[in-house]
Amino acid sequence: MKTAFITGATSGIGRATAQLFAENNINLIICGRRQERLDKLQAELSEKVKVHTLTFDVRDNDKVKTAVASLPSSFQSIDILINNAGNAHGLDAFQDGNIEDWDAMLDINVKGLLYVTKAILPGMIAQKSGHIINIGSTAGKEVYPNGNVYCASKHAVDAVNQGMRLDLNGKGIKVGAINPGLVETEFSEVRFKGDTERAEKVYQNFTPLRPEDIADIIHFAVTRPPHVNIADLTVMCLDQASSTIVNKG
Ligand code: NDP
Ligand code: 8X3
Repeated sequence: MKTAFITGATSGIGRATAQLFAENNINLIICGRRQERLDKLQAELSEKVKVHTLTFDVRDNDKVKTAVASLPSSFQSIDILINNAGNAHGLDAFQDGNIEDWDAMLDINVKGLLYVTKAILPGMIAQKSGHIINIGSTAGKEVYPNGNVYCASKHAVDAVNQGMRLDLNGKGIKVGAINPGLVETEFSEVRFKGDTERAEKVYQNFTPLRPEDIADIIHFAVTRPPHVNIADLTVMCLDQASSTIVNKG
């Protein structure tokens, strides 16, 4: 049985991926900052597979290293890493941008992904196998008005995904990115700092992607034959043509 390490498993895409992996007999290391949610998910999924929880903030490299080093021996061999933790913070014109929001997006979406990968890679290199999936975004493929720094963080994920794949070539480790468009999760609630009314409007009058749709694609990617690597995949709902063109009827 394989073991997957999923960051951002307390919500949205990460949680849906953990649930689908459990249904498909993949043991889980589920991570996030909200311990209660991790405990609840562990209780839900432990009937199907082995589940270990790690509570840490991906921004804190020492905590990341300590958490990974604390894994019990039965969870130390990691086959799949889903670099999913991340969010947008704010949707402001660049000139009105908030420095704390900028720091959060770059520290979590970019540096957090680097810290987690750095902690897990030595094991994959030693076992000469592994699969890293980086969750990018359509925001990493194009820039939209007021998206500035969030788009920059996801463009960085795109570059890091390519860089990892180049440098790990020949080491038996698959590296690929899944880049979703609009997915209805807690993403907009976080972006708009708890303004649920504004967040709900983002997904009104069209059918957005659901977190389960992305989980399905992630599961497809990790179940390809050994010689097949999904390097870079962009997915939008039928009603979305680009970051700014969404058919709302
Ligand atoms: P959610 O807000 O539903 O989930 C975000 C997850 O990231 C949570 O589990 C959260 O856990 C975790 N997280 C956030 N900050 C930290 C941190 N500092 N340390 C550890 N974990 C953290 O959003 P989504 O599921 O939509 O987002 C998941 C990924 O998908 C993100 O990388 C996002 O950029 C990307 N994405 C989302 C799209 C969308 O439209 N929703 C489209 C394209 C990409 P906790 O708060 O418990 O720490
Ligand atoms: C999330 C999708 O369009 O809100 O990455 O940036 S979008």
